[in-house]
Amino acid sequence: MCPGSFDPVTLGHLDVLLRAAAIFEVVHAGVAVNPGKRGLFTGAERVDLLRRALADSGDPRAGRVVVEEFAGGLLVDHCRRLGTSVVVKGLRGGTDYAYELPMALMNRHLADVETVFLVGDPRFEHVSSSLVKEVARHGGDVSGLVPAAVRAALAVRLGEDGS
Ligand code: COD
Repeated sequence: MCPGSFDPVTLGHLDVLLRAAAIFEVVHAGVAVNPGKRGLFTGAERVDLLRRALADSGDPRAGRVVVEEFAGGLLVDHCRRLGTSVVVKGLRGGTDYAYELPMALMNRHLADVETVFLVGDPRFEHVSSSLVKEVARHGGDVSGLVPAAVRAALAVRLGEDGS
């Protein structure tokens, strides 16, 4: 299970998913939708963009990544439903580690779910969904940060309502 908000998927996410798919036979990319938080993209849009980004990558590992939404509830319960007890996360550095460590410990405490960390590729060290949205909102160029489908979707969405 490789969970995230994916609002929207970035090249950093894609790298982690494909590397996870080189280790595990099947990778479930779980698009977490927090009902109390309005994202730039809906859950269904994030799922669609992630599926398109995987298909467009042309990478054979992409075929082992299954994308689905999980709205509300605990990650460990979603893992149980899928019959998995391994979570894969990407680590960009110390800040990510500080954020991820208590979640990894909590998921192990709750349901013996183990977290495997993949060291982020330095090419994407500075890439996050939130910074991408900020750059795009101010008219900056997001190529090299997100897949082409996301670049197009950002232009449309921010052109629509500027949110
Ligand atoms: N390089 C490497 N890794 C990256 C990069 C990058 N450039 N960008 C993102 N990542 C990694 C992140 O480190 C993270 O591991 C993953 O990709 C997803 O990132 P985001 O930003 O899309 O998603 P988050 O961090 O907002 O997702 C948090 C979760 C939804 C996974 C978390 O809140 C959760 O598990 N929620 C479910 C409710 C629950 O169980 N809560 C209790 C948890 S203990």
